[in-house]
Amino acid sequence: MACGTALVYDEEMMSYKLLWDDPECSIEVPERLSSSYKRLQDYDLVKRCIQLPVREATDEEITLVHSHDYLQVVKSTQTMNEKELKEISQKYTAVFYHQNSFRCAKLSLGGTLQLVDAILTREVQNGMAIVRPPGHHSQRNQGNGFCVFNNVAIAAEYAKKKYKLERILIVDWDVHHGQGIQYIFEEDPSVLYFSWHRYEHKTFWPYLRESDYDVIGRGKGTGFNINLPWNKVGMGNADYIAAFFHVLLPLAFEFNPELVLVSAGYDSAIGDPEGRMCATPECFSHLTNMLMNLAGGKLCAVLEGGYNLRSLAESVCMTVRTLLGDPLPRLTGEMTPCHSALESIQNVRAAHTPYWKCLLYNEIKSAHDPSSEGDSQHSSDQQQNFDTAMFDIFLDSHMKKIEFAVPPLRTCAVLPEGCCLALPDGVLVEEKTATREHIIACSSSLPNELLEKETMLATLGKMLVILNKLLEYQTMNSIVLSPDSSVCATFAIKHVLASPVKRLLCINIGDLGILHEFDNDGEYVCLNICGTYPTGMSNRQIYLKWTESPNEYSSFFYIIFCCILPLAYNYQPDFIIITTGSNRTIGDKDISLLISLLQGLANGRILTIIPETEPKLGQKLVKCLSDSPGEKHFGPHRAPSLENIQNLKEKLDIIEKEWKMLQCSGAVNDPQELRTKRLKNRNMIVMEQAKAQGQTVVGQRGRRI
Ligand code: X5A
Ligand code: ZN
Repeated sequence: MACGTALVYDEEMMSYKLLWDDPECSIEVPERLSSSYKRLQDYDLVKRCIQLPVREATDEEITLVHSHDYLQVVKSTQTMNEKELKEISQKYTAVFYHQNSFRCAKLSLGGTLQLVDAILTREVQNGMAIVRPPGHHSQRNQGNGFCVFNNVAIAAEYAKKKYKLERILIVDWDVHHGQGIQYIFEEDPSVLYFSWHRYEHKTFWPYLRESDYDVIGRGKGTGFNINLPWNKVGMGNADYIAAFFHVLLPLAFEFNPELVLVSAGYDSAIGDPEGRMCATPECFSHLTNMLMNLAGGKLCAVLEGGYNLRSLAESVCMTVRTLLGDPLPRLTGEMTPCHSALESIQNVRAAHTPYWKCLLYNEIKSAHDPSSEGDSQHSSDQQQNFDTAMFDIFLDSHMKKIEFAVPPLRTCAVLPEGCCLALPDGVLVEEKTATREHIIACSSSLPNELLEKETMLATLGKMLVILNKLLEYQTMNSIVLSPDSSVCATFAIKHVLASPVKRLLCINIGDLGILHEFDNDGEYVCLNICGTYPTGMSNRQIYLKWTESPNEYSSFFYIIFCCILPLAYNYQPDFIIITTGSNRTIGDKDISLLISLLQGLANGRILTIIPETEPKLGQKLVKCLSDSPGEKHFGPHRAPSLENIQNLKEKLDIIEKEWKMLQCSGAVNDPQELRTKRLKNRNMIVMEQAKAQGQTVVGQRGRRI
């Protein structure tokens, strides 16, 4: 079975550089590779990966996408002098050639193909190629935007040809539009290409009309090209995550790829001089984690851009760490997407509505005049004074705040007497139990007669031990097979609310009966997913009605991305309790997918409580929780029913007023309020914090000189 994360790196790809003065190209430096690799070593991530050697790509591989003429041109650069190199470079846009460019471009592509081979032959589960030159701008007949050969596009063609793949997803999170990839697959329905990019109404490089949201592919490929243009700079974590929930992920799950290729550019991260966006490094952990639930976890990340060396290195590390299966750091910042982002999201959803079943009932709100509204000050604020040193200082203090500790144990389980689940490695069956007195002291609100059953006491005793392990970060997550889900859930919720945990998210699936009262001494949000719901709902007790027909493919991914995850990400819980009861209307796979995605939150701290009568479900969930390789096969999916969507819509209309991540249209409730919030959060927190610290540092330097 495939397991492990591959890393492709070779310092030989540092052996070319810009030889003349060209401000546009000067940011693409060899140190981009070494500083990323160095940081991976600092974090001890290199030795946890399986190192793959690079190789030279062959002519045949290069011409899977490029013309023989262009190949000859690149070949000929090997023997050119500086003047000739400069001349040939000037025939193209924003690209430079060096005598070693051909060799490095062959290694960059060959390294990428090595990774694809390792993943598709199940040698490894996933991996990242730290390579240069990048690829996504290069085209059949030309280099472009620092790119020589289109690594990712060729990787897709290679996988189609060699492994007979029929569906490949390319996610291009680089801040530039990978127009090269778009051109290559425009008419190809077997490759779904998603790119978000700084666009600013066509005033940002490469200034192409075809980068806009309404360019969706041609012929058979119509609907398989997804462009999400950002019309403002300063997009941050909430905007990126919202784009994944409301655009990419629903379409990607419906597409059900066999392989995910990531054009992993980090010029979309904070501090990048090209992108001028605000996403912090841990955002890339979350993006990666979500994509790992597609294609059975077969994910191949290939470096593209990224020009702030510090930000680039930290973000690369976040990606690799996540591929390795470590718990995810918390996302920082206010979870409120900005108006301009929502507008872009709405536009691309509308453009794709005819081509995707999961958008079938997408409400098209009146289109906005793109130039009229929102966030305008924001953009101008950020244009001036771009100061890389300031971001280094911000990143220094930011990275120190991130929790990287991995609990000694991944998964603990409480199993009923005599139950034998085949447990994967890294799962500990709890044998210790708390004393009767201790249990009773912790369950003051439970009716006494419930505690009389021996089996109940045994379960609660062990669960109490596990709860404390979770609270002390001794274990990351856990599962309890219990004789009574409702009693166990009440006990657990009460215990967590009495602890220092600030925000608890409870998700109840199916009928749990009445959860016993608990005092309102802590904050929690409770999401109930069932076939029926009581009337009345508060912002803290949310009932969602969702029914899947058994024996059919599921459409549960729909409600996960349009509702459950946005809500959960909005809330930013410190602890998650998931309980399943009787009469649940969704299947084992649905719950597995949900749990798999929720592990991105609360540092992975999840307690799962299921009925002891469901060992098969227990088996599946324990594999998910323990991150057993090869368990993430969730597709294919089907379109949601009109009835489910209508029920959901009713709820969403009410709760999206409080939970801003639920919004997927620019028709926001209060743009003014959002604007103010956004300015406060992005500019003040990031900029002022960095500035304040920056001034101190500048002062110190001054004194020293
Ligand atoms: C790979 C990449 C950017 C080129 C920018 C030219 N290229 N202005 O990020
Ligand atoms: Zn880029």
